[in-house]
Amino acid sequence: MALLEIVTAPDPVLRKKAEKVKEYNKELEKLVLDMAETMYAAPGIGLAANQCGVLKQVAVVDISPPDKPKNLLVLINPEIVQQDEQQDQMEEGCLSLPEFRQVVSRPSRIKVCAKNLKGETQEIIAEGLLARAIQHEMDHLNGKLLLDYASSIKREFYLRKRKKLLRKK
Ligand code: K1U
Ligand code: ZN
Repeated sequence: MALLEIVTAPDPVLRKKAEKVKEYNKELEKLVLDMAETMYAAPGIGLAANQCGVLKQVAVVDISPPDKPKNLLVLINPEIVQQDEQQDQMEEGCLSLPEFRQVVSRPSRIKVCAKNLKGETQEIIAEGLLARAIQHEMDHLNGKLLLDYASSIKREFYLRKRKKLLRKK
């Protein structure tokens, strides 16, 4: 396994839509294992392939606390097939947006259809933090970022600050 570099804004790869996975092979397995290792090391509760510079519809999620056994969820080609009308608000962070926080309203409960590493279909009913993390990762796979939930002033200010910082490096 290997640690992958997490791409940060304003890298254009974060704005691209990931492509559907068609082949379930060793290369895909390595990508998932590397992504999981990278997410645990960050630390984070999710990671999408776009964030590792790979435009494939692959995401990993694990919301278990560090003192509890790991419970890795692998989502390949995920689709939300049902969602609650009720929404919850929560402040989110993003590993691709250092120091950026944004309150986001999202459906409290979702039903997701996704493939696992064997290409088998899995149906996941998620609520609370798990539902939130899955929706955050699915946004990444569609090229959507937390920045898009912020006001244009907040977004532009953040991006200007990031570009300035990256110029200095
Ligand atoms: O996709 C990402 O950028 C990862 C992101 C996912 C996420 C955060 C908040 C709400 C929904 C989804 C993170 O994991 S940011 C780090 C984080 O939230 C965290 C880190 C350690 C422990 C607990 C949370
Ligand atoms: Zn993110």
